[in-house]
Amino acid sequence: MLPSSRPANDDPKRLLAEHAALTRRHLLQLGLAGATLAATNARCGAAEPASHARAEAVAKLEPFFTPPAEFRDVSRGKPLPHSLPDEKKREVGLTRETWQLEVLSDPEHPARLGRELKKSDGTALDFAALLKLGEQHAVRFAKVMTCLNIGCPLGMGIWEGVPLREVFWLTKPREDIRRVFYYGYHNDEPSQMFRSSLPLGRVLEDPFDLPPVILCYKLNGEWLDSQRGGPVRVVVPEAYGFKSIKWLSHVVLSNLHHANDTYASGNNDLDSPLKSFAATLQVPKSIQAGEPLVVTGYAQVGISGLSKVQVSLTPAATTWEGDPYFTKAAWVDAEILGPPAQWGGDLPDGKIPGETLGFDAAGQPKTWPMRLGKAHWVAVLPGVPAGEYEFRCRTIDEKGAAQPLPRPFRKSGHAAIEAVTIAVK
Ligand SMILES: Nc1nc2c(c(=O)[nH]1)N[C@H]1C(S)=C(S)[C@@H](COP(=O)(O)O)O[C@H]1N2
Ligand SMILES: [Mo]
Repeated sequence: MLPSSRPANDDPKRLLAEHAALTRRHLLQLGLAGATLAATNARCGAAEPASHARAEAVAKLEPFFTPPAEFRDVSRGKPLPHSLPDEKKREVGLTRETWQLEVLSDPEHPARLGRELKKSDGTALDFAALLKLGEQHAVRFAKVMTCLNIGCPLGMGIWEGVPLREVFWLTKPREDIRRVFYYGYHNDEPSQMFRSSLPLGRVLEDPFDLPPVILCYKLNGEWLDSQRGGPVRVVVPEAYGFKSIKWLSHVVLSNLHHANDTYASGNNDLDSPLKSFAATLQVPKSIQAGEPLVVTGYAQVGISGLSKVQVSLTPAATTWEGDPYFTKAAWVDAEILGPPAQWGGDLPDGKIPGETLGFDAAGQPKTWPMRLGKAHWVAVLPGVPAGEYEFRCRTIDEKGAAQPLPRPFRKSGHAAIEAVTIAVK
């Protein structure tokens, strides 16, 4: 039986610390944004302060795609695998030249395979063989990487690789296969293993026009770097980050009939797909009475899509008893911004790589907002009298469900409605 103990440093305290660090960064942005908006209004004069402030706020938005080096990192291991010296990386298969993937039958719940791919008899899959499969089968798609336990996305990228099913078929599978589980290099220390799993059906077929589950080796057009899980990681398009195992070394085919992810510890909902939710990026801490309020933000677009982002500004004293999701607030539609002129993310030549799923030949998205991605938004609210207010934002998905519905539970991924206090002076 493969060990299922909790990795040494995957504890709630660590996750809280991660969250606190991200929140601090966020608050810093908020503070700066406040000063900027106030200055903008002073410069533009009374004529059209709101549209100037809107344009300036939109110009300051984060890039749509995240440069690979700027992703936030969620990595377990002592030492962290990506921090190992190059020589050690070569030794343990964490370079493109030395990487090998074993694809095995689970000894506990054996799958009937024609063959295994294993190091002991020289049949493990190496990087060149993976790229060879890629010549015929490679796909690339845009996806936001989000940790189920952190909430705000770690980064938005174009992930490229070979569908996992292409490697699955190499084992000439026959019968008794219900679960596919997989893990990466973990310092050869069973207690450090971080494993994830999928039902076989999700590996073989892509429901609802989702991209396939891939063995990923490129991010934003460049080789996947060590910190992001290179040379090869799994990427599961519709899932939270814990399904996308980094430094992949083993795929195990099993007749087990249920999930056996390491993330089950910690009370996580292992089968929860990405949710839609809205969050602020720039919101002033204080404004003058009567001055329009300009706020920007992003929405994560989960499997149920995004039809609207809405915002509300309510006196802080308002009580919400019996209305935990603020459904009776005076919600108004924010403006969802279209595809950006510059995609960011350090893409080669600043262009969407050819044949990226969901984009046309000219590199323009076929639909917008794109599912499993992000969209930016801006809201301009009319001035209000002095007082303490709370600003909120929420998504409405394509089925009409208002955030945090249809799945409000925290351990299924973040969807709580964000509230920001604003002083109107
Ligand atoms: N081998 C391994 N893979 C892993 C992890 C890990 O600790 N070890 N963390 C997972 C979790 S919980 C998340 S949220 C994502 C984070 O991906 P990133 O660090 O590239 O942003 O990687 C996942 N893959
Ligand atoms: Mo995570």
